[in-house]
Amino acid sequence: MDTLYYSPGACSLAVHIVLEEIGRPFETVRVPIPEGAHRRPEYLAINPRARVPALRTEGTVITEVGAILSYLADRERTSGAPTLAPAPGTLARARFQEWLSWLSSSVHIAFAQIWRGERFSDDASVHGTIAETGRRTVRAFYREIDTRLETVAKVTGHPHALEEGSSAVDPYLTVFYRWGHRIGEPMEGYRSLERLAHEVAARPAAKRALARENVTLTT
Ligand SMILES: N[C@@H](CCC(=O)N[C@@H](CS)C(=O)NCC(=O)O)C(=O)O
Repeated sequence: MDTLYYSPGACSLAVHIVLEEIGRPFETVRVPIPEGAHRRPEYLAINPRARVPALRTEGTVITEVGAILSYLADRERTSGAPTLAPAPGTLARARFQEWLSWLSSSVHIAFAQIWRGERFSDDASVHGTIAETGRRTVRAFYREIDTRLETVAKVTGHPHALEEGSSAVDPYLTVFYRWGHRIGEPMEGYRSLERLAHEVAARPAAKRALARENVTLTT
């Protein structure tokens, strides 16, 4: 059985929602970052990088949101369960991968600038400037996300990131929508992203994941 290591409201929420969407039994281990649980020896034995998420599956551990989501999507495709990603080797799959890579390598990092200034400089006096730059970057990314979603919606009428329909990208985007509320960004200004996040959160799978993590879409 899969085991997900997560911290409430962290990027691990995307994997949590997808595991619920898949609907097979899985276990969860809470690793609350605010309590420093991700730095304890028992978790470092799971992920020496001291980050969540980690997924224990088939006797090994996979880390990185994008890798875990791709793995789960492909595994479920072969088992005939719901489609979480377009088939490998297609342009749609490249678009899927493009979203995952950009969200983890750029959007997530802009939030790290806001919340984890110490990763960028040892000099605490510049952390404010780093956070401000992060905020500006996050806003530009939200605008870009919203425009891209709007473009897809114009063609398809649906709120999902991929023209082909819902995929594992949607829960990942929902995490960033939630984080926008955490930094006090007026998220009602990003209507397409808001629509997507509300649609994801209204599904029973996301409701179960949010309830287990004891968080909501906005808090
Ligand atoms: N590149 C990794 C980043 C994972 C990551 O940074 N996770 C955060 C939570 S969202 C974390 O574990 N932070 C621990 C810390 O900041 O010390 C991924 O995409 O999975």
